[in-house]
Amino acid sequence: MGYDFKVIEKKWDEEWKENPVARTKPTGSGKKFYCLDMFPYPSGSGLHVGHWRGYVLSDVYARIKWLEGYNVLHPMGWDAFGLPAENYAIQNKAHPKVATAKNIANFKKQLSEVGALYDWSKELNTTDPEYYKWTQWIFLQMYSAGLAYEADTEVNWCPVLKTVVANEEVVNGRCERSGALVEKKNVRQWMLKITDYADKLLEGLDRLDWPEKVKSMQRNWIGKSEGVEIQFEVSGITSPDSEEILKLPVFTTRPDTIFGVTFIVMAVDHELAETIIEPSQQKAVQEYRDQVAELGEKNQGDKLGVFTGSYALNPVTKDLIPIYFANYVLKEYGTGIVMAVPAHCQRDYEFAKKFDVSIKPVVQCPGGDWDGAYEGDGTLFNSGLFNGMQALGEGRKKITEYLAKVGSGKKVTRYRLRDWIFSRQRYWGEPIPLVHCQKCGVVAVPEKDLPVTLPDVEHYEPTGTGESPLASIEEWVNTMCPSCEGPAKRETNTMPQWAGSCWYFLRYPNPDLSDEPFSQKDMKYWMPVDLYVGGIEHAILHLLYARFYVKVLYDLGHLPFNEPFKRLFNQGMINRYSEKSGQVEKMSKSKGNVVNPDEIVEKYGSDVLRMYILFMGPPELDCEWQDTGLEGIKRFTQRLWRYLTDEKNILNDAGEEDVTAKKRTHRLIKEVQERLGAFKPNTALSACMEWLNDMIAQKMRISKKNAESVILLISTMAPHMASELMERLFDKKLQDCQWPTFDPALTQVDEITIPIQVGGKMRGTITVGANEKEQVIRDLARKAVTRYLIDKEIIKIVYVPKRMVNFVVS
Ligand code: ANZ
Ligand code: ZN
Repeated sequence: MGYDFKVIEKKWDEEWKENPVARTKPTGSGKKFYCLDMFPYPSGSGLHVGHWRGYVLSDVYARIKWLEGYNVLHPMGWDAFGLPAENYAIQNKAHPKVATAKNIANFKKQLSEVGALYDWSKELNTTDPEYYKWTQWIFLQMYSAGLAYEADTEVNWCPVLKTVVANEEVVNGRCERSGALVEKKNVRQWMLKITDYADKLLEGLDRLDWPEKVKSMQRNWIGKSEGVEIQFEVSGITSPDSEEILKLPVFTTRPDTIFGVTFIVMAVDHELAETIIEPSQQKAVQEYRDQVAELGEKNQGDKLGVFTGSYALNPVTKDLIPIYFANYVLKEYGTGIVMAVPAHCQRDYEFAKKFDVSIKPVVQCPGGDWDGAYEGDGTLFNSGLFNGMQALGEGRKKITEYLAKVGSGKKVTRYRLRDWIFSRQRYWGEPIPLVHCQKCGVVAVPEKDLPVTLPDVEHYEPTGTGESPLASIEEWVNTMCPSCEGPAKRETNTMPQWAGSCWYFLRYPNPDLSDEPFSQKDMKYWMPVDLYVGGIEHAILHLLYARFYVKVLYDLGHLPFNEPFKRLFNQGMINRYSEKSGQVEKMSKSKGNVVNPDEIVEKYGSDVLRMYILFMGPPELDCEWQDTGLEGIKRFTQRLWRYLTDEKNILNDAGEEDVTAKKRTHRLIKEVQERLGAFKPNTALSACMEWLNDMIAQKMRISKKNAESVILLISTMAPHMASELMERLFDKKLQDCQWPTFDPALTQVDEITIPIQVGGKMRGTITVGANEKEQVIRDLARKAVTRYLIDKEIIKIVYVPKRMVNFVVS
């Protein structure tokens, strides 16, 4: 009889709904395992198979730990604030709450098909006022610790979303979400001092069991660099706000090359730019500005620049060197001004060639001459007192000391990381819980008045003026100052979507707690998260922000740990061939290559989809979806079902299991456990397939105990089928079983030693597994006697299975 997934999966889905088996035990009940998925944004388009890839993977581990007897917390929730719901509301004139609730209902239905061990009693939703009350509370903790501040700064403004976006949300000058070119605009903002945590965020990385790639992305994003700030006097120009001679500060990591500085380059939008430009160069500078603007994003790294007409003094050589504007200098990094050393920095070299500036080498390249700029280490020359020193050793040290002594340089540490722009001028987010009072200034909303709930509005449209739509709701905006009780106005900016996801993992152990965001007892027991599964796209955004929040809460005494996620796993993407483009690409609606999991579940069942996703390839790599792959998995489930439900194959209690069959099954347990442990579910599943082939081909029968072990292994990947088999064969439920173990003695592969002859003479032996393939044995045998085969022609190889290999030679 075949396996009827439709009936059986429905039966178990209903059973699990009525009697949830995934209920987390109370805090403190034995060993714990906190298995977390990055919670989804409940979009209108529903779950796709890419979501499934992460959820199925995490569920495999939750199921292993569950069978191992751990107290497992495997929760699910909704990251439901954010722009798409708001945009949908604008188009459909519906409250974002309504669309969000509808989407959540749909997601939940779709998620129930995954058959994962979710404890739905832990469900949370970031847009629930009882949740965002605590998101606001955390903000207030930061505010009173001086970590949140207001600034009228130049920010990234997305003209499409009509809101400010964070630096982390800008990729190659474009808004990551809308794709629009980001503009610079001065808007009053709330900022979080994430830069205060740059060092802590860096140090913590070393202790995490995370993919190296993510750690290095975070390191680069923080971008710590230790260098020296050196002052260059400008000849004949005084500072705009004093009578003193103007000094330009530069940031360099190579003070050792100071004798080779032959010009200065700065960003044209630098605040000192206007002061520097000589009247005679005004026109040329304007042309340069136009040129840069015109080239805009099309610029492929062309070095553009213009002479300012001014000169600076090299503080050590006292040479007058020209000052240029150049587009390769970033205004936001370092001081926005660079000392250019064309002999030892490739960018400066290209610029110097183009603008005909002199090039002065000061570091000897150990191998002799060098084409272009030599950026490595070597002995200093042309460097006065410092000649003969190792540039990056003594030279750098002594020159830094010298510059400090004469007052033109000081050691500084720079970070690429900028403070986090934390406010958005949109409706669908957490209101920032502050009020502005004319008398008292900015006042925090007292904890007893939290949450500050979002009012209902008629128009969700962003105003585009830099003000949130909340600003027009007078009844809401006008309030009483909590401090002097006089009239005050509420802050109308909302928090960015990241706010809710920075701490949701702290709330899952008890999402209904009413007088605290989380309890210390829960925190001690459940945290940190043991396994966190999600996409690599969050490498610097969510994963950096969440670490920052946890470190702040730790420093403020609210948490007993300072890293939230012990182990991180990033699943790769699922790509698929697109008829439209003729290429294998990321799934997207516009490419018409999206796979809807509901349809696959309908046609093949949830277990087949789960197994196919696990089988597609190493889970950390991108992989290609192929419809035919599902058929192969379907055949495997049918064969497995037939084998295990055929009474002939299962021995009764009196029956003696054949040693070969027993060994084969113990080897399977070992292989599956090792491979799953190493995050290689694809090879664990192929081990199951090979096992089944062997059992069927060799007509092996299996003991009840071993059949149960096999069902348990399979239950991590195909929980519906495994539950049904367990019930039919043994009248047991998965939750009453234990993760199988194997006898190591039984998993040893027998070895045999085979003599090798050349022309009938014994020339060596090889030792191989008893079941080694013939081709492997032939290859090994040839290698073992190579030196006897030189100059000989092999006429024939005689292989007597398991006994002898003989090379017949001429
Ligand atoms: C002189 C020099 C000589 C440099 C040399 C390099 C090599 P990291 O390590 O990434 O911090 N720099 C400084 N500010 C800059 C800006 N706003 N825009 C573009 N480039 C800038 O890089 C530090 C180096 O980047 C600095 O050291 C500076 O060039 C350049 F043989 O100074 B260097
Ligand atoms: Zn007041």
